[in-house]
Amino acid sequence: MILTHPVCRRTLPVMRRLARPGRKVSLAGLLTAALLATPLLVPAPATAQPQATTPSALIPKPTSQRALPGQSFTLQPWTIVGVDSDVSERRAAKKIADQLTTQLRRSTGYPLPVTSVLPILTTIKLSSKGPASLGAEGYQLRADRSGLSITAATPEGLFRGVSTLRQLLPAKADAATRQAGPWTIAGTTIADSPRFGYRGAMLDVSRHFFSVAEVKRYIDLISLYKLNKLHLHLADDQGWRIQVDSWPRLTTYGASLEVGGTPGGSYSKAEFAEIIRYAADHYLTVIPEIDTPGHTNAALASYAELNCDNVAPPLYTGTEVGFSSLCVGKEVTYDFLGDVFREVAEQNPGDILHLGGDEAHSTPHSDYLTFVPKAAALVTQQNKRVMGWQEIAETPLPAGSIAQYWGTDDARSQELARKAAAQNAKVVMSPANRAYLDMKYDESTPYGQDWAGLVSVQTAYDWNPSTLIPNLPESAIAGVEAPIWTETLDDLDKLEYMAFPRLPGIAELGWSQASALDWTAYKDRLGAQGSRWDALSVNFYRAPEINWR
Ligand code: TNX
Repeated sequence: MILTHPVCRRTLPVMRRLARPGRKVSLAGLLTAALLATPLLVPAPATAQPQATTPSALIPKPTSQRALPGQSFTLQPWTIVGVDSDVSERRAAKKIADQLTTQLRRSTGYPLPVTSVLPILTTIKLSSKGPASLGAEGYQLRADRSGLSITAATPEGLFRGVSTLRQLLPAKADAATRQAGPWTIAGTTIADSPRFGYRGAMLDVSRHFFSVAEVKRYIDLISLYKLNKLHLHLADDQGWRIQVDSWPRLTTYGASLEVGGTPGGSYSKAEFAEIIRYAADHYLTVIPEIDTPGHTNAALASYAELNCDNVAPPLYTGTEVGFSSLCVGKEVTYDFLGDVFREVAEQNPGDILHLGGDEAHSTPHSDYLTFVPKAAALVTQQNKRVMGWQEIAETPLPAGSIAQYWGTDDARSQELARKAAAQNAKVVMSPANRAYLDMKYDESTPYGQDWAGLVSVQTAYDWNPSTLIPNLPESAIAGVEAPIWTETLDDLDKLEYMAFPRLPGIAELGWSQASALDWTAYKDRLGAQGSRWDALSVNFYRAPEINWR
């Protein structure tokens, strides 16, 4: 109805021209368009403000959300998005508005120009000038009849708020093609900030290699749920996946295969930089992992001198673990790791480097205790914090280290987590029997593993990161991470099937307050994500216990 209004027919072409990619919006042009289009001058018919029919079903659940009864906000053909930020943050804030409007232009067909010139005439306002009390990732959102605003203290907070806005809009707003409106949000105010600072997803690109485009797609999907760390498992027995100039055979040879013997692959420096940039644009810090001293067959196969007997083993394409080890007594081992950590660290602005340390079954225990502190020192030399799987807690750790718990409620793993805390290291919670996304949902799941048990959607959600391990102080917990190991997952469809719908549950455990966690209520909100995943063409598992809609 709005589209046939004579004023709008005149206004829309102006707005479209304004919204052309790369086009600078001039003050005069914007004023003209805004004045022509402003709802004050063109009263919208009553039907233009329909009430949103479905209540918002946000994941993660915000800290507080209040309804504004009788009010709503509707995206209109004339909506302008205004960005209000300090000069130093303008580029970042503008980029967030561009990401949002790029998607919404696709699905709504509206021009949605972005401006930092006239925030006063805009109906969507994104401000990163909010009080510092909101925290780095916190934000406030208000949708009412006069417009929609997101206020944060930083661009990062703004980005988290925009993820909420996307979920407030009808699911089809996430579609790649033009859809019919209306684009209405029920009146609401939200104040939100995360429970934990570490909310991660891990992707194993060693067992099966995933291209830059595939990693980007995973980033798109995980960032919708406010995760802020992307842990990439870059080297394991089956393949070395990141270019290291000083040890080139790691990729020219060590990357050639993957599980099953199919061709592998690796990221060149330029490609890795592209992943880091894309992750940063989605406010995800990349945590590169070079698994040591076990899980190193690809490196050992590439360089004979890294082996204690100077004999390079063949490349490995099976799925066993625990059979390989760097040679702890050899000096060259540390020259090698020093070079690798330096080149990996140089490429990554993030402050954490993960050195693995898990399942070193072929490394004598006394060697393991010698190795980890030496490897950790090579990490801190690069000004990075050390992260490693829980086993590293058996050795003294540098200040600021992080141990990643992957236990299954077993006493030994729990003890390792407490040992980490006792030396002031932080603990990231990735309990394999809850947070491992490569575990089967049930016996009928066509791929995945079951060594840690079957992990239903409820099992993945229904636990509390701060009380899972007895006598582990809450202050030691940095947050949560959902790893996805890829021995049985050789394409994106399978990754998506295993990650969705469980990953949003782990994301909620990381973001939402403990008091908000409730399976029955969560299950209902999860059901509402189904249509969004359909719009995004996500190959998710339609778990029968969820009411998908
Ligand atoms: C254990 S848990 C591993 C990985 C496997 C995974 C399969 C941990 C730190 N290591 O090497 O890929 O199980 O689920």
